[in-house]
Amino acid sequence: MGVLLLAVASFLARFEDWRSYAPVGSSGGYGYAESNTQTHEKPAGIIRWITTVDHKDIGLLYGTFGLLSFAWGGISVLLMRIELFTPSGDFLSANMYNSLMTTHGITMLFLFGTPIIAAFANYFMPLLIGADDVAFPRLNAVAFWLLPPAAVLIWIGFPLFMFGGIQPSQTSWTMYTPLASCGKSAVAAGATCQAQASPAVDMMLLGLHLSGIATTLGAINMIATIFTERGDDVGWPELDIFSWTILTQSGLILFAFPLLGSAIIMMLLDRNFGTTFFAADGGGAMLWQNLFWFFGHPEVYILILPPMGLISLILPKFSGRKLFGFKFVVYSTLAIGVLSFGVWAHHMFSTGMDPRLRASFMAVSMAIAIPSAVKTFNWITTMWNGRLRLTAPMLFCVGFVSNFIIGGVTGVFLAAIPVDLVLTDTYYVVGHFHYIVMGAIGTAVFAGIYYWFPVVSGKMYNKTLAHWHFWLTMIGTNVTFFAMLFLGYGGMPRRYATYLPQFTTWHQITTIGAFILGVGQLLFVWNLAQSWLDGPVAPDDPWNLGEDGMLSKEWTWFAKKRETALTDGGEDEGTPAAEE
Ligand code: HEM
Ligand SMILES: [Cu+2]
Repeated sequence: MGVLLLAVASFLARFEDWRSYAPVGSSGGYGYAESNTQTHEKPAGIIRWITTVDHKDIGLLYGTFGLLSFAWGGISVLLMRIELFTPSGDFLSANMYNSLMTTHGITMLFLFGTPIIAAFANYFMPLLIGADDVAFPRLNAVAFWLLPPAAVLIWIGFPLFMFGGIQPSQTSWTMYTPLASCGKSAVAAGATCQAQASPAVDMMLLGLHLSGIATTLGAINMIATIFTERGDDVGWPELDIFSWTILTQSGLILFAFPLLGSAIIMMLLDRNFGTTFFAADGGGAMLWQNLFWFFGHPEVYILILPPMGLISLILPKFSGRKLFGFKFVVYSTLAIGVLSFGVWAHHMFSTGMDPRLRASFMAVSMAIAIPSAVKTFNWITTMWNGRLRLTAPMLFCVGFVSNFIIGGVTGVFLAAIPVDLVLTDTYYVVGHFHYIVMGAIGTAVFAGIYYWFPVVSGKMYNKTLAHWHFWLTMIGTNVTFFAMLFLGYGGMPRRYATYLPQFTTWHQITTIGAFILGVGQLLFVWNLAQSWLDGPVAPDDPWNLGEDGMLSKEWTWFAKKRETALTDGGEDEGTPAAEE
């Protein structure tokens, strides 16, 4: 393995300048900045997409990948919700339920969450900071192209099951040992551990490892870009709020993901080569939990910080005023980044850890609510007495704030040890983190997509459909996940394919909510595809930001790009933007 890595490294080192956009041997470059004298024709069709090193194209690739993963994550959860419509399991087998649950969580966190944020970061961050491209365009392409093979490895359990009868991974996204570390070598040692010995688990672990490498490469690129590629007029004080959150997020990735990678390798060694890192007579199951959550909690902030940045960027534009307390929003971002590494054991309160340690984790967990609240108050104050315009992106911003409050408050409850000991491993936890991951992260992604849809496609989306999408998403989210809070209070454990009859009503409400949510997303996909192909051409400043003096760099870039496309002999106003 080491020899192979060395060989790969020396092969790569033979290529010269990783920072250039141009193919090896030529010296051209292209970009939008005035300084570029040379232009470069992009190849057409599929070749363009697999060879591109343009940050905007790569952003679109990440976006497409993220939305496809979102679809699979959504389908898998709707199947689970059908199963849970009745108390007895009569739709899916218990094993299939567990497999779908595992793929849902892993897909949503690693194949939707991180990539969809990378989509925004790639497309817009360079535009926002006035850079020609990211610092290492080719590395950027490499980082993206590691994801599809990662996804294949992560999902391969399902085709293997259909064609080879091999069980898909059923470890859940936390992959707790000894359940998950029960592999070939454990079986050889005489342990019985049905599905978890499946090679599909090893494939999934390898896929996760690969996706971690991709994420880490991407983060290095983002940090380098923000440090070295900012325009001359963009000092640290002028850096926009979204780029600040990307910078902080990338810093967290640099510490968190390599740790997950190492833990995964230990797990693979345990499963296949007879090591005992996580065996009862070795490091023990708690070692896995400590390693996993030292990655896992920062991961939730890796996922939420950039969406918070999107909201901090978009919400003021439709409130007719600047973000209130900009500096403090930046400081709170940094504070959350630092604190997030000190709270991991709040996921382990019920494991029998030392009570003195436990109390300190409770304190830090509650302290992290403070910077989160600072942000929330800043958003509310920005809207206060503002001239609100309830466009689709703004509706999603308001939805974000309200869902985030519920998600955050339920989190503070869980951070209290006595409360957590009652609610842990119940649906309450599921309700809590879904208010954040769907209610807040998902919602911010929609706000960003609608806000920048004109820049990317040159077209305007259908506003009526977008409003329907908003209401169905908002109602669906709240019905689904509030019902889960009640299920949790009632004592319904999480990760079960069947349940006692007394939970039927709340489960049925949850399932109905999930389907409302699903229908909303169909409208979204339809609207996006239809408007991109056929929608009305968007004006240069579709949000009238110029009026309030809030036209930021990406919009001036957008207008200029159209102008140059026209003087270059573009056919009409609409197409250049759609083609680019
Ligand atoms: C801001 C974004 C947040 C995200 C994305 C998030 C996500 C999550 C996730 C994924 C879990 C489930 C872990 C599991 O599988 O058991 C979880 C549990 C938990 N969260 Fe959050 N959370 C967020 C905010 C907060 C806040 C602000 C707090 C506290 C101040 C908090 C406290 C907790 C606690 C204590 C648990 C463990 C509950 C248990 O397992 O019994 N979270 N969160
Ligand atoms: Cu946590």
